[in-house]
Order: sequence, then structure tokens, then C-alpha cells
Amino acid sequence: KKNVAVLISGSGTNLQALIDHTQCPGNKSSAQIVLVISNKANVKGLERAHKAGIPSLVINHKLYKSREEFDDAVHEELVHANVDLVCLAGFMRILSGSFVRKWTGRILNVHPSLLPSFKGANAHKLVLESGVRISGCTVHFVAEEIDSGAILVQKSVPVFTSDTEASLSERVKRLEHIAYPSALEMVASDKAVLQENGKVLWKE
Ligand code: 3YE
Repeated sequence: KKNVAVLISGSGTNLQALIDHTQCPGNKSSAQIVLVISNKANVKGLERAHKAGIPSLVINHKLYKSREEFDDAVHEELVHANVDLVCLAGFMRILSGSFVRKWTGRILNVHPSLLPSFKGANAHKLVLESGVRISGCTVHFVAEEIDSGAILVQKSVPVFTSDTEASLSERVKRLEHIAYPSALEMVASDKAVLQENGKVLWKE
């Protein structure tokens, strides 16, 4: 099995979906979560890790002089825990180029829009302002340019005229919790591999 680390900053609902998938009874998953790292203390995601018996660490970015030094600290812990794959799950930090290069092809993120539309930290707000009638979620490989890496899985939802950021977010999240375990499985089982040209090679 591939050793997976999940990076979080908050409530960790996608972490929970990944835990439920990889720890399901009689599980045939190619992945096991061996470490959870949060850049924020006292978040619900850490409690979820504890309840699932998964070791967790808080690495507070505010205690580091630069983005690179924080990223180096995260990298060291990933190497120490023998991590093969990294899943960003509501992790709200931009990762430096040097970190991304060290993990290219081995790091995934879930974003709450149909990329390449509506990149960035407030996707649902941008979606509602734009007037599009369909949104969704995207699981992608992480590239240095934010929300621009090769796409693994997308799922769509309708946008209703009555939607608020909260109601749309709730509808999209339900699909994130299906899409993320599915994408992790594709990468952990080597069915999807990131190539040198930045595109996904699909096997079988
Ligand atoms: N880093 C790279 N490429 C990616 N991080 C994430 C995806 C992704 C990545 O595809 N290189 C929000 C970033 C957006 C933001 O501006 N964060 C601030 C700090 C805000 C805070 O601490 O609350 C910052 O300086 O990093 C994960 C998703 C990033 C979300």
C-alpha cells in the first residue's frame, strides 16, 4: 500500500472521506493514511485523525521565517514518515516551487469548482457572481501554479438561483467526498500517472 499524508487547515471533512475510504472494513484500497499535518492547532480535522488512530502533527506556519522554511519542515516530516503520496484537504497554504518540485506527481488537491474556471480561495463566490448554472469539484495534481495541475476527477452539480455560498458549498462538498477517494485510488494504484509533459497517463 502507498503511505499517504493528508494536509489540513480546518474541519477536515475531506480528510474524513479519505479515512472512511481507506479504513473501510475488508478494504481493498491501495492507500493507507499514515500522517495528518495541520498548519493550525485545535482544528476539528486533528480530532478526526485521533479518532481514526492516525498520527498527527501541527506545524504552525507563523513560527517560520519564510514560506520555504515552513515547507521544508513539512517535507522533513513527510520523509520521516515514509510518505509516498500527499493529499491537500482544505489546506489553505500556497506551496513553494521547491516543495512542489520535490512532490511532483505525488501530491493532489481538491478544489471546489470545475477547473480551469474559478481558481483561488473563494471559488463559490466567483461562481455565484458569474451566473454559471453548473459548478462542481476538481481533484488535480498539484503544480507550482495554483489550481493549474493536471485534472484527475471532476463532478458537476447544478447551481440554483436561490443558492448562497453556504448552500452551494454544501452541495459541492458532498461530491468532493466521492471524487477525492476515487482520485486517490487511481493514483495509489498507478492507474493514473503524471508524465513529464504535465499530462496524466491513463493505464488500462
Ligand atoms: N500550492 C501550489 N499549487 C497548488 N496549495 C493549494 C493548492 C496548490 C497549492 O495547486 N503551489 C489561499 C491559497 C488558496 C492563500 O492565499 N493562502 C495564504 C494564507 C492564508 C491563510 O493562512 O489562511 C498563503 O499565503 O498561502 C491548496 C489550496 C490553496 C488555497
